[in-house]
Amino acid sequence: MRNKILDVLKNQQGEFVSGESLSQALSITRAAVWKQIQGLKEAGYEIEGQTRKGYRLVGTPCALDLWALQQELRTQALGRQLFFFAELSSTNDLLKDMVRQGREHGTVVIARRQTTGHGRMQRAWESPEGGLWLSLLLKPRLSLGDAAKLTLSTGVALAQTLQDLYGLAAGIKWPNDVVVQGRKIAGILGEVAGEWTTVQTLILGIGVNANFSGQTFSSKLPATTLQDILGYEVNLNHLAAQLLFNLEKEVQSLEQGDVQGLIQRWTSFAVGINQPVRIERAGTVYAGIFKGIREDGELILDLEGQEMTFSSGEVSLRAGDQYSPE
Ligand code: BT5
Repeated sequence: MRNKILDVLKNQQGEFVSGESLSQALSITRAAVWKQIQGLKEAGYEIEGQTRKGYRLVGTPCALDLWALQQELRTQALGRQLFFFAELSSTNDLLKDMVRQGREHGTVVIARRQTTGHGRMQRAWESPEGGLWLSLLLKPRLSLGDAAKLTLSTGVALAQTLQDLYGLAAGIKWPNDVVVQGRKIAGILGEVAGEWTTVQTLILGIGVNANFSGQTFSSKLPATTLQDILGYEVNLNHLAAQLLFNLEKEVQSLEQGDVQGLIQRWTSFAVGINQPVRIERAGTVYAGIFKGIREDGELILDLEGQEMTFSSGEVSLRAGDQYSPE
């Protein structure tokens, strides 16, 4: 009912719709229409009501909202199947369960907050209300090796989105933390779902710290939020839609075989290229110059003229005083 009212208001393109015609169109009483409108206002919809003219839609909410997000989507596949929750333990975990029910490429799960969101290696991911906590199911037409590059694509899409929408100089800290002013603002968790056979099924979990203050983090994390940086509340539906749009472009470009383009875009966002870094692997620290990444995403370190490569699973990276330790 709620969405039907919104559809009718939207179709009027900013013009008034009388309470009478709403009640007729939806076969409910005018009192019921009024109640629905109050509910929509509480959810953040700006609806102007005038005694004689009726109602008109002036604005959509900044908070996550299924209908508002669906209006913003400009993708072909990503987000066309959309599941929306007020609270979940973890969007990745739910989507993993859903894969068994045969969900299609592009399916998205979003929660307003997560109770046990997680990062890589089962690290906890704090997910209070106001953030964008989203998981995406991909069945890309890619080889196993290329599908693994999709976490790099996601980093690029995220950094690009923060630049497009808010003009932020977002960077990527290898392998795929997104940072602004040296602090982590978004994280990516790529997981393989089910059997890694002919059709690769991947789950990409994306967390963006948006409309809440970093002071709400339970511990002193080297993290930041859009609210702390911009000083205003962003429209989360717009953010999610732009992210999915940019990510779809990245997925398509990888499917067309443009690995070089991806590496170039990733490198253009990378923080610390040609700068000294220290890398720890199995207890040994390697100090060298960060030269970039190989096509498979491995980090290239120049150790006094000799190149060494490192994969993200086995090492941790520290750079001068640019990043505080995790
Ligand atoms: C990540 O892990 O950065 C991946 C985060 C992915 C979160 C999304 S939200 C939607 C989906 N559902 C999930 O359950 N997860 C995904 P990693 O690189 O392992 O970083 C984890 C570390 O970041 C923690 O150990 C903390 O130090 C720090 N951290 C925790 N919460 C944070 C936050 N909200 N912002 C910045 N840093 C955080």
